Amino acid sequence: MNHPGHPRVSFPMLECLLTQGCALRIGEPDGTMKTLRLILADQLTRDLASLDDLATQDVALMVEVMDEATYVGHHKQKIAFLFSAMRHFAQSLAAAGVTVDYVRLDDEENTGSFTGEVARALKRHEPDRLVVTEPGEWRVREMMLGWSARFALPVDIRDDDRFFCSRARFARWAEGRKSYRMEFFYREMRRETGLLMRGDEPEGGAWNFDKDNRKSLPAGLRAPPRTRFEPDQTTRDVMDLVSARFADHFGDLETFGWAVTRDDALEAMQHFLSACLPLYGDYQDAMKTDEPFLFHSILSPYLNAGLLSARELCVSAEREYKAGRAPLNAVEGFIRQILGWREYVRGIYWLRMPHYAQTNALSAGRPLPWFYWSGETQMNCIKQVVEETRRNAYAHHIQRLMVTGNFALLAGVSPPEIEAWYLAVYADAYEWVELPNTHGMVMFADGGLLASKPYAASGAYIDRMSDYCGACAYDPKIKSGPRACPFNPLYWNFLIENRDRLRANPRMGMPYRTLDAMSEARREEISREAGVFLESLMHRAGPVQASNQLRLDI
Ligand code: FAD
Ligand code: DLZ
Ligand code: SF4
Repeated sequence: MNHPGHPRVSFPMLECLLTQGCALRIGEPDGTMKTLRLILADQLTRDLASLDDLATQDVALMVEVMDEATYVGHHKQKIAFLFSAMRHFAQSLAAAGVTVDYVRLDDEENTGSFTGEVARALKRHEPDRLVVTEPGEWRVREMMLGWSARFALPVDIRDDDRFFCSRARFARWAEGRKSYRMEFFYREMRRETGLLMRGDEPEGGAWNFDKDNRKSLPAGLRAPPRTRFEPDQTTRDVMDLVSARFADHFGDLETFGWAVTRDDALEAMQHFLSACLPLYGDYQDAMKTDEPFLFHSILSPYLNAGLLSARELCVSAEREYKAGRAPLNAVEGFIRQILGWREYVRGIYWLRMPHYAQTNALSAGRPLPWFYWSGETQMNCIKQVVEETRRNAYAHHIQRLMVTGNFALLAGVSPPEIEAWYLAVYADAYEWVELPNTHGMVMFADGGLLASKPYAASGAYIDRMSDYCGACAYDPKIKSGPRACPFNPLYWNFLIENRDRLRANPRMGMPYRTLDAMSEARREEISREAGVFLESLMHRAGPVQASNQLRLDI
């Protein structure tokens, strides 16, 4: 792979045109194959497999389509971010001399689907073949696999080589293993890439410094201010479009401040490296009211959409360590999220789909409580996280895992319902990364393929890692009664309800021993209180999101 940011193809000067769906014709050298190259919203880099052998007569096709904007009710900022980043990327390709056919959402003839727009583009350009980079979602790949027969045209679906670990490489790693633990995968990736390695040994003598990464925030420590990228005219146009067409979608739009170009994403990356990375590890698990970002990078939307590459981020973080500007616990922790977790969840996704999404190991089936959309709850932790999510299209990992995720796990929410929520509300959400995190890590719906035990916790964990409890109607130290933190009875009730499934898990031995030591009367009280609380959640339904139904357009 070439260094990110440098085109691995040279872009010949062509007549270039940023069309709005109208036909585009350029001179074709005789006897040369003409290729239509579809670039998706999360493939916004010139270092893309489908642009490898770009030739003068080729056309790059980019399409804003209603189906993709509504197959879940995406956060308004997510749609605005992607459409604006797509338009900027198209402009940069065109400026580099590539012929770009760009279809806008409000183009009159827009059919609203990838398949429909490819069909129209084939008529406009009459290419000899279609080239795509494999998409990040199984649903879209299935759609693409039908195109060759449907259009009677060769369709080349290329591996997405923006990842450290190819799908084939992951399958080799997984073969014959009884369990797929991220830690072992990560060590192989460290060895293969040489990141934070001294010969065959890990830098600092250990693979993982997580024991140093669970500090609570000292009073008075403020997180560095973040750069807000002022929307330019292109972004403002897209924001108007989103306001008009997606008014009923979740999320605030006026707070939009995402970078929408590679240059601005690079600026965000530099800011993170210098201002946040040094303390990233120490306070990685901390949560604080009105500090939605703390020392996190907020780079996932750029990474996932292609504006930044995983490799450049890891190499840049390692450089900070080598230069003595960031400590090892921070840099190792950060690199592990990308080289370890990000690559690992992608590997699991492609290894196990489509069956992965269908498992429900804990037989969870309750509807998603309305407050995931409204934030209207007395539980201050959930209220804070939902409100930040609405405002920013962002919550950091521990908020997703241990607040909204933990609650969904303990309350036994139906996996598809909570998965559709996570896929909708975050600017970085794509199924390849969202699904394993939600289905596996949060909901344990895969029965422990991804996590060795459920990430279930009572109110004490949230109290230790945040300041949320101080301003809550409930008390994390009270175990029963109306002022008891709901996470407390729900936690023990979760263990009671899932005893047959979890009791034998060696990592669950301690909580089950504590549960077994309780009196029968106490266990009954827990079940009763949890039941009353869970019942109260049923009395108000959340917004019916018709668009939350995943569907295939094959
Ligand atoms: P940082 O803390 O700065 O981490 C650096 C980078 O590491 C992130 O940008 C991200 O690319 C990567 N990373 C960190 N943790 C993970 C992880 N568990 N899996 C994959 N990559 C990781 N991440 C997404 O990118 N898209 C999603 O749709 C998504 N859904 C999630 C759903 C749930 C229920 C949970 C628990 C986690 C989810 N994550 C998802 C993972 C993680 O929460 C986000 O990547 C992270 O919060 C993004 O913020 P950041 O860039 O500030 O991360
Ligand atoms: C998420 C999304 C949205 C909102 N809109 C588009 C779009 O209009 N055009 C497009 O190419 N992709 C979009 N996406 C991303 C897709 O839904 C899908 O997640 C990725 O293309 C999978 O690689
Ligand atoms: Fe959340 Fe319970 Fe703390 Fe309230 S007391 S903020 S519900 S953990």
